[in-house]
Amino acid sequence: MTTLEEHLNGIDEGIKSIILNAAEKSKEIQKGFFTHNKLAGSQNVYGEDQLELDKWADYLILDAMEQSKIVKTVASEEQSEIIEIVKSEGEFGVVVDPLDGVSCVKTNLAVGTILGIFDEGNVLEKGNKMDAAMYILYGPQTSLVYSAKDGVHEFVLDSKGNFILRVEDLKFPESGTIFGSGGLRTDWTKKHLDFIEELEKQNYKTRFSGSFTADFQQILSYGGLFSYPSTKKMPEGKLRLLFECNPLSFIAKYAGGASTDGKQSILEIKPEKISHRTPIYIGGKKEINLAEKMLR
Ligand code: FBP
Repeated sequence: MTTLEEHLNGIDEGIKSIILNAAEKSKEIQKGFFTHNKLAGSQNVYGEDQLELDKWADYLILDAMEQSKIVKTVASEEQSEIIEIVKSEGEFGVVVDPLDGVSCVKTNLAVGTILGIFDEGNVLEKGNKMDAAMYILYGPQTSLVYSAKDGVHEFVLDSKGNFILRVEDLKFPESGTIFGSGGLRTDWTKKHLDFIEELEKQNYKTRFSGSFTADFQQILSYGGLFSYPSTKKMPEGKLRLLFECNPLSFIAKYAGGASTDGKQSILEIKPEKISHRTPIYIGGKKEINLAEKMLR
């Protein structure tokens, strides 16, 4: 059985260290579901109520990045400003959603931690400047998926606390069976509605849990597409470019898939600010090509 540490041998030592540090802390985040699951009485910069778990996960990941000694800047969904790690001896930049899908915690659905890694500190760069990305999915099992541009690989936490390789070089199925789309149907644009109805005509079933990380994992497994589109109420969409869309778009790319905001690749979008939101379509190439054709 191959462990995460063994699998990371051969990639950049700095990226390996960051992935291992985050993986180690994810075990404490997972324990936090039992001890830190009340409302924290505060809101993040997006006006969303924070769970103690949001802040606990954010603290743990920031601590992991400091402990790595090579991360210089961190942008976190739970922080209003980019964090400079003064004592850092390195130049890496990290973007992180410490707990994605937080509304699913109280219903015991799978939620995730999403990380993107830049080998140079500027975290306000396009996603195609990223050097690695990963996510941890806290579900019936705790799994970890990463890519450092050489394929996408999935690990599962075993009873001894080791992440063990489950699938190497994960790829989207050529043609999928499911789609997920956020937002109210009555708020969708006509082009988006026409696209969704075309998928339904092609027998795609709807799967949408409220947790982007979990929904992405389903799309990666069964094939298809996830979207949180531009809506009449939120023309810029809901999901954040830096913390959610770019890292998962990076992974989608190296799993043979793609992502778009309807007009251009997500990875080509230059972030204007850390809270930059974007509409997103992400999944297999076949489904993304259809989306771009119908949304043009
Ligand atoms: P958080 O990062 O604040 O949890 O928000 C992101 C998210 O939970 C995604 O994981 C999910 O796809 C989406 O919001 C669900 O939005 P909605 O509650 O509008 O369906």
